[in-house]
Amino acid sequence: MRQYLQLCQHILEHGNRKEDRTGTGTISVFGYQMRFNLQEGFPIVTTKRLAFRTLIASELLWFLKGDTNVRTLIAERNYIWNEWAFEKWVKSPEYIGPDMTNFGLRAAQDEAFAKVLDQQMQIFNERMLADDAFAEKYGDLGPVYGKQWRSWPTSNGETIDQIANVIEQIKNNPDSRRLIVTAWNPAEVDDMALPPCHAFFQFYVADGKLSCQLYQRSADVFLGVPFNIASYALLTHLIANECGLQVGEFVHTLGDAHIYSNHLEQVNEQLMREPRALPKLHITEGKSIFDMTIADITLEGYDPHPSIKAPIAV
Ligand code: DHF
Ligand code: TMP
Repeated sequence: MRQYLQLCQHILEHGNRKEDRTGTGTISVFGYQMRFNLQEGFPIVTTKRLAFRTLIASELLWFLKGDTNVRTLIAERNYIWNEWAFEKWVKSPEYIGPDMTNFGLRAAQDEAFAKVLDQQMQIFNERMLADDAFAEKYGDLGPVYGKQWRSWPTSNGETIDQIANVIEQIKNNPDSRRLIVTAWNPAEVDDMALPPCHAFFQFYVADGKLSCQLYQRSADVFLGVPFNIASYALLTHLIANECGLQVGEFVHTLGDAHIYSNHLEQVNEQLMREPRALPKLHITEGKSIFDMTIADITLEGYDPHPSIKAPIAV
């Protein structure tokens, strides 16, 4: 995972100072590519601890089910998408709690407010699990990844299952140059809680091995990118398993690759740590990708440095 640390170093050395939508401020470069040979081990960052199964694998399985409601994740104690559902709730006329304007930015700067936010988030989580109507209305992130992957809406009212189609094509037409899945649906971007960051990916089969390249339009290099690398590496393994192929490479292409100004200390801490040996991924062989659960996915030999906390820009 030296490549990940090189990306951090590259941004620190060559990045432009740039303001951003969240008001946090970033250092950013445009256009960057990393390649991970999946035969050499599972590419997960070892210079900090990531919750691979409970957060990363659970999110990917949620996408693959076509689910877009955070209730499912909350039920699995995965809170990574909470802020974007919570935002819809606190902006609604039904919300009558303490003022939550710009809650992400304020929580990062004001400890007392962070406590108030935590409390409201707790209430939100409890209600999300207990109240079906509330969960249906405020838990849904709109037509995000899961919807576009599994049921992209067409103009004649039908839907396209891009994942099933790409699997069928990999099996029957592996030399195809059209093995594409896109989450970027211009007609629906405005209805999404967050327009897709990992927006477009392509598969490639050669020599019995399946490779995947992702175009990520926007990359939060400290928080998002380590998740995105592990998630797409896992997806490549799952699809290869489904298609009876070995794994090849994961090629990760970034658009706006940025380090938020309040992640600099954390990035520098990571740069001082020595990367460790990569773990090995095990998945239940021969099981359909659509029946996979967390129990089918394990990482062997993941021995990272301790976790590093950072505020997320909302
Ligand atoms: N917004 C921003 N600004 N950056 C993101 O990376 C991002 N990612 C999203 C949605 N919106 C985003 C979806 N993926 C975390 C990681 C990935 C992710 C969302 C959140 C995150 O907070 N990771 C923490 C651990 C969180 C926990 O333990 O619950 C981390 O330290 O990696
Ligand atoms: P943006 O829509 O203004 O680009 O903000 C999205 C932020 O979320 C940006 O910092 C990139 C980050 N992000 C990731 O890095 N990876 C992800 O998987 C997601 C969903 C978001």
